[in-house]
Amino acid sequence: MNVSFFDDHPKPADIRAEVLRGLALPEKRIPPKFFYDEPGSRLFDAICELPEYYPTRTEIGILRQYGGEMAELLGHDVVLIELGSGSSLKIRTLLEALRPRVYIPVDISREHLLRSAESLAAAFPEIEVRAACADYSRPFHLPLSEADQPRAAFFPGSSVGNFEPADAEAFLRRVGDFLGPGGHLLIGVDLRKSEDILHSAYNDAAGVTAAFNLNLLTRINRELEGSFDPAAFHHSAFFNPHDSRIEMHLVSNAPQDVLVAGETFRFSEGESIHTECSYKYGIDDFHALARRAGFESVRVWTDDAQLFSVHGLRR
Ligand code: AVJ
Repeated sequence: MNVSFFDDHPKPADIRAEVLRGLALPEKRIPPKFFYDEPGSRLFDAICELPEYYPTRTEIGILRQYGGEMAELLGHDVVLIELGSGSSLKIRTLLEALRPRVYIPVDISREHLLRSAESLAAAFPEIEVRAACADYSRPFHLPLSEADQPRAAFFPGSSVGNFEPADAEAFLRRVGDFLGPGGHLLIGVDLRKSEDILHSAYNDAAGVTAAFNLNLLTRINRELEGSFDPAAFHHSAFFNPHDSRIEMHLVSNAPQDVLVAGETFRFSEGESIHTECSYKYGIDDFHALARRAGFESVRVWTDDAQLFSVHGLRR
């Protein structure tokens, strides 16, 4: 099969250091990339199917409706890099129109990435697939050579919203460096909207988002010899209008001590670990951010209800 694999996954020692550093902060914090172990990646796929979680289906609707225009912008026979490819479901709606020469899915969840890359390669035998397991929130390597031109990137799902705006800018700049002058980036960005819609999307009735959040503690128990009792914490997600972001936290139900990799962390009742920010942007705000990162805005596509946007940017 036409699949190769490149592994730049963070090493266990790096994961340990980053988690311990975050838990030692006065306001405890663990980066959202650690959600995506095997069970976490599955729970995330389940979130995407929830009636309350509008971003996935809205973005797919936009890709279906405007895929032809997007392909025209990016051009044919490109080398296409997808960041945070997950199950590679969204790109499938574009592949027919886009027909890239090479597809490079990048994801932090190794097994999930491999399964998705193999199934995609089987469905599109004429595309060369190079799966790259990497943490794209820091400088990373990609299996690219000089000859791999022209280049385009796809960054769906509003995962850019997980970065602090200054970090988003630095990240987009790095993507621009991979693309080079004239390279295109197609990026999904969740829009600012009524608090009710946002609140429900991160507080679903079936409790899948809560399970996704709490799975982080189970993962730390397994991989870092943690002593978390997931039942002693609860999921909290709310919109912070001042910073225009959803915040997710794991809140301690009582005073307690927890061991992680031999270190003790003390929680008071109501104290939380901040596990995710999901920034929501107005179209103009995102244009300004893209411009600061060295991109020119060429097109924006949205759904009729203006819930979600897909931006076409040129480096
Ligand atoms: C895929 C990172 C964009 O922020 O909405 C879903 C992750 N967190 N429900 C988001 C997520 C809680 C999602 N991103």
